[in-house]
Amino acid sequence: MNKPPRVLTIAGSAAGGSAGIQADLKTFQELDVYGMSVITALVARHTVTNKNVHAQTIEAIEAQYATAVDQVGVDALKTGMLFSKEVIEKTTEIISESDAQSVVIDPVMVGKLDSKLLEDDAIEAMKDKLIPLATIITPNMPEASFLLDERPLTSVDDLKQAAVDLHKLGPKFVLLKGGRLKGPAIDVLYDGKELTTLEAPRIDTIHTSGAGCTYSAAITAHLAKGKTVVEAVRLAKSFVTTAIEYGFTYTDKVGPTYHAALRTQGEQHKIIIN
Ligand code: PXL
Repeated sequence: MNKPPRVLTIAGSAAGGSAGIQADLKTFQELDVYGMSVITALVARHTVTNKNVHAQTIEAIEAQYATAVDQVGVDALKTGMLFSKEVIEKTTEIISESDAQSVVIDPVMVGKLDSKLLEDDAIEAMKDKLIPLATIITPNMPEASFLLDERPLTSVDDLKQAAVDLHKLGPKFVLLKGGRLKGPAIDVLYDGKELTTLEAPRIDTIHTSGAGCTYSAAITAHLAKGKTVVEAVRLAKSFVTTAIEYGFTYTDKVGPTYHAALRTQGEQHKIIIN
């Protein structure tokens, strides 16, 4: 039997199961890669302290990474919620010494329920140290705006210009997700030379919690399986669109996407590429 590619996520644990480490590992399993995790923080509402984020120590982060590398090895990795400057710096070190062929940086900053997932003084380290190591970065519109000194983004043309400018930070590819625009769900991909747009139908739902984590995890899995970046993004967008379409209405609040939807519902959304 062929061994599946080995894929690591360095991210926060989302106790509710929709986002972060939980979304990443579910996505890895669905796409048949071997998933491993380094947990940077626990995101969980604490009724006594009213604290949302329980950060892990640098020592705990190092120990988790050493375990993954020593026991298995890493072919591709992604980052999600890193929370602090110190964790970003440690993650930069980890990536620099790792054998991972593909590095997906999802510059997570705020969650849908407004938990603060990145401290204010961490943004410069993300821009100067982490992003230059990326095969691809996957910001949404608020994250892209934040990385570009609060530039307003309101149209596909704005996204194209922003993708070109974000590329100057040093990643090989920029995928700027236009989910917050009206109309079809259009993302812009830039490799330093060519701008590509990827379009999926907009699904009218509030159940999109963890969609960004799921999307970047699916890109990482497909890169680990040897797909090109454009093909990995196309397949991942189709995966996350179906996961959103079959998202769960467990409560009347923002709910999780359904990671197994593509396998169990068998619907492959066609992505229009231009
Ligand atoms: O969806 C962004 C996100 C990422 N990582 C963790 C989260 C969230 C959203 O809540 O909790 C750990």
